[in-house]
Amino acid sequence: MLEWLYKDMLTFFPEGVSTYSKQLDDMFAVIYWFSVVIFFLTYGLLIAFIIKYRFNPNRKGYHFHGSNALEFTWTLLPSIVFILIGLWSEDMWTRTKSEWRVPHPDVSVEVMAYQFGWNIRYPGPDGVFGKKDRSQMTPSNPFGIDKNDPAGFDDLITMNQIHLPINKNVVVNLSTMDVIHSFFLPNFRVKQDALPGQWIKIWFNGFKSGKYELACAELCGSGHYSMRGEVFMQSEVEYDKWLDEKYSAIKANLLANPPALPTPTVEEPAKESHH
Ligand SMILES: [Cu+2]
Repeated sequence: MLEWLYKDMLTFFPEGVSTYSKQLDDMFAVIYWFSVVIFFLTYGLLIAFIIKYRFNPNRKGYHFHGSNALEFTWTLLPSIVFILIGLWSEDMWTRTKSEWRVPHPDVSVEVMAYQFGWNIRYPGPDGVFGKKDRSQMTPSNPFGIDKNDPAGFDDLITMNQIHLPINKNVVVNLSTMDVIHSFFLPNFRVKQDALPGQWIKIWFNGFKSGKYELACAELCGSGHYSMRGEVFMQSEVEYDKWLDEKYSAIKANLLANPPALPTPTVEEPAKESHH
């Protein structure tokens, strides 16, 4: 009905598949419908007044110095509405977006964005991420995994494809090698800027298996349009199977080509500095 005049844009959302997508959508819907009503009200009045008070040679103009009551009303009313929306959404917002409310992770991955793609890092068979050292960052070692930390020898890195289990708290530690990118999972209602030199934690818990889009939502250069990835949400069994395959390949490779053991460094006595 009246589709030519008005299209409900809430239907533009892709299917929500994270535990908090419904609540965020509901919050969005309330604010959205509020805006729709205000929009038609104000523009309806505007058009009505334009027609009603159009030029009329028989009508005499008069001065109007304003009305305090009216001005207070249109200042206070929106302020109250905004404050109420702020208070109402605060808990939901911090629960889904704030780093200090990220739940305990069942699965942790690191994501390093670059022009133009995504590196994804898993901790490897030992379950421990090797230390990071920014000075060792290169295109072939995008995370700057410290070559002297044995915990990093077995870390798994994939490109543009993330495998994750459903019904688990997934925590993504996000950064970028170059410019600002944005890690966008539309189906999960997750969108977070990646900033160079900074690690930002985000989380979600997906309940539906399937293949979903990962997009960069920050115009980051000429190849921005191609900066897409895929998220495979799998049952725990399937996910473990995928991880086992990857990890046994890593183990076999480590056995065949044992990495050079880090040479122990002799600690120099700390020099006193005078600043
Ligand atoms: Cu990008």
